[in-house]
Amino acid sequence: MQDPVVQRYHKNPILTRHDVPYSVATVHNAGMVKHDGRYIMLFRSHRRNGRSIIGLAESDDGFSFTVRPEPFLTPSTKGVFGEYEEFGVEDLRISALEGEYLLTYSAYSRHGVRIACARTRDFKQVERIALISQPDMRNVVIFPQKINGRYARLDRPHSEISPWSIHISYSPDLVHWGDSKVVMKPVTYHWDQLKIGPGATPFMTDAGWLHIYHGVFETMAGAVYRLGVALHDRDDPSRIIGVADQWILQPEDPWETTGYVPNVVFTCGAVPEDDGTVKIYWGGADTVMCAGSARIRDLVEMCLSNPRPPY
Ligand code: M1P
Repeated sequence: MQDPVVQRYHKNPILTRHDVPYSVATVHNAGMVKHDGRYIMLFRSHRRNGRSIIGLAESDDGFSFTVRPEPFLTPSTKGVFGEYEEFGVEDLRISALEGEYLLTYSAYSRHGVRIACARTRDFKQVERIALISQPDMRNVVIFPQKINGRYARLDRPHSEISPWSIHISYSPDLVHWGDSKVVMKPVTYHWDQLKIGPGATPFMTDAGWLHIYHGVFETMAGAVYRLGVALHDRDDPSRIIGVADQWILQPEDPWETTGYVPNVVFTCGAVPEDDGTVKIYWGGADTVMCAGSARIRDLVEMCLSNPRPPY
């Protein structure tokens, strides 16, 4: 196994607010996908009023990105989306499924935070589909394949009794979701004991779905956000095969330990490659975008060889 398991790109951070041709304060937490052979990054930016929008950057090699002149998604001003996106749109994930790209993102408003779902085919036109959760929910990722004929997603409801655990839900039509079931919870006195949340869109491996998630530990100096991995059954992803006991990435570089929110690495996207590696993208300190690479077999091995209980 490589040590460290995630090899940071030597020119991190790969994208900062200085690369954006409109006024923003941050660049972070980006959904990622390969479209027509190019890497598409849909990143979150705080505007200087503290509310977030989504920008688009493109790259041929997955590391060197150019930002489009205009934002990709800004809060709607019309209808039901206008009401529930009033305070901003955040932390978008991308799933390639049946010839289109499904987008899930946090929609903030005076009513709380909900998840909105939209679709695009070309990363030019976006069609909003529905608000697919009640408040308060963040961090929803749709599996890039239907499971037994239904869409499936990992989500993260909050409960005082069972704080910030990962659940799975299903839908026949992307609008109505249910059949929910808990799949994974924080583990006491573990690096992810405070909360966990779905991270990058899961991708298929020989051993099942690999999901890179985030976990949080509260210290005397504040919360530390790290990344971990879980392996889900190929045919029934509500069944966890293994969760790696150790994190795969923690804040270490100066742009991860210092910034808008210190000590944060947070992922919304990863791109598996044909050579058996996966490019992992993360926001550093809610301020910049970073990238790294890991061997998929190492991540799978971590889930299988020394797993911690899912809950
Ligand atoms: O500041 C760290 C992260 O905090 C929240 O994530 P979560 O609710 O999963 O802990 C989000 O605001 C996220 O955008 C942010 O990076």
